[in-house]
Amino acid sequence: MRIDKKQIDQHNSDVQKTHQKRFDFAKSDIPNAEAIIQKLIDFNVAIPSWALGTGGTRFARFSGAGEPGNLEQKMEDIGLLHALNNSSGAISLHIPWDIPSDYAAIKQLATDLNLKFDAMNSNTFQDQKDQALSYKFGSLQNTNKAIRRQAIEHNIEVIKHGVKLGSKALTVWLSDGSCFPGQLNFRKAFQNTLESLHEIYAALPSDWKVFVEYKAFEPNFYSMTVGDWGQSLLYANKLGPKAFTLVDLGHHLPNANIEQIVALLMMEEKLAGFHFNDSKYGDDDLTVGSIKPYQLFLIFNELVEGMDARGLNHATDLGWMIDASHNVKDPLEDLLQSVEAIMLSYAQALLVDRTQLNKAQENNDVVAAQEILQNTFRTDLRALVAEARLRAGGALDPIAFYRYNKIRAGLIKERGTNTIATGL
Ligand code: RM4
Ligand code: MN
Ligand code: MN
Repeated sequence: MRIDKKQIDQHNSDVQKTHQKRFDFAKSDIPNAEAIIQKLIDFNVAIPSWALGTGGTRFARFSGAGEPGNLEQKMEDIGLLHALNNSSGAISLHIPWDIPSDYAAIKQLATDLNLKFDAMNSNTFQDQKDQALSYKFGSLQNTNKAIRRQAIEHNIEVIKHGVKLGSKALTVWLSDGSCFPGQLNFRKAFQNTLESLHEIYAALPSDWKVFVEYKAFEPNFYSMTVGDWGQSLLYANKLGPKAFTLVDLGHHLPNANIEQIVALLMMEEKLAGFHFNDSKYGDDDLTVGSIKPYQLFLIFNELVEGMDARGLNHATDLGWMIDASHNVKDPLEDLLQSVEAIMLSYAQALLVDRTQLNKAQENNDVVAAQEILQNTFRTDLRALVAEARLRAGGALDPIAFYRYNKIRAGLIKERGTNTIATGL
């Protein structure tokens, strides 16, 4: 299913008057409104292929209807999102869930939908049908060399798929670890993992990067072999200049100061980028900004500060992706909400008065510093984000458009009610 540009224009003209009023009001108070709008137009967040179907828990999965049944349909779903918000112009593939059967056709489809191929993801946290050896006790860390070999080969395969599609990065997330004290020799597990990662690193093309994603717990509950940013950074530093640490917002212990982690990783030039989501308790994979919007803003505040300090291109130098999975919502509506939350926090971070903030910090004026951040966070920039979408050809109100034009009903008509997307 493709969205007709005329429908978007119709929607925009229907809500234009209200929008204009809000936009004029917001703009009157914002000195750098035009610069912010341009940055928003340039900014894109990749969508993971596994977020397009309804997610499950370990108890149940209540599949939605009209889910994409293959890679082409997943790309079409992202094409819909991108047509509506102009900020979802990339897909991140998970192998083996998304192995293309016809690379040329998939690349053509990506061009038609104006999508790029973001980082490729390997999967050694599940056993696949016909797989020779099991990952029950880990993959790259495994005490059994043959199992490590199999996992290394899989990652190299993933790189090869990515090369054919024009991707430039491999994300390695390992579920490796242990569930009980004594199960694992921590040092040996680390060293096996490092040795395995070295082999994967050696297979990277010269213009590729590898992102080492960490996670505090789950599915292992006593130790994780890449359990936090310190461990990930150890691997990244030992591996070399093409290796970076990837931050997934849901992969921290409660109350972790993620914005500080981000600032220091940028200082070390080792931040790969993000998997955005939100959480109340753990790796909940909830809609971005749905639980802790202030934290999201504080993270973007550090990102903008750190990227500008290093002269990075906000849109292209770090990897931006959503990593969420939802049990009770229409995944496309949920993704529209997540992208909106990201754009809003980014816009607000661009609005922070850095000169005044620096001054307050230098003078130890705690109250002034806090005021600057909180006033910015409480500034309503939704109309600016909408204006950026409008100028880029998207819809002023993507969710209203999606509902009014009954997009899900159209997808169900095309695909049926019983399709189930591959993924978790
Ligand atoms: C993990 C992690 C990875 C993702 C899988 C599906 O918790 O966040 O990034 O590939 O889930
Ligand atoms: Mn992730
Ligand atoms: Mn996760």
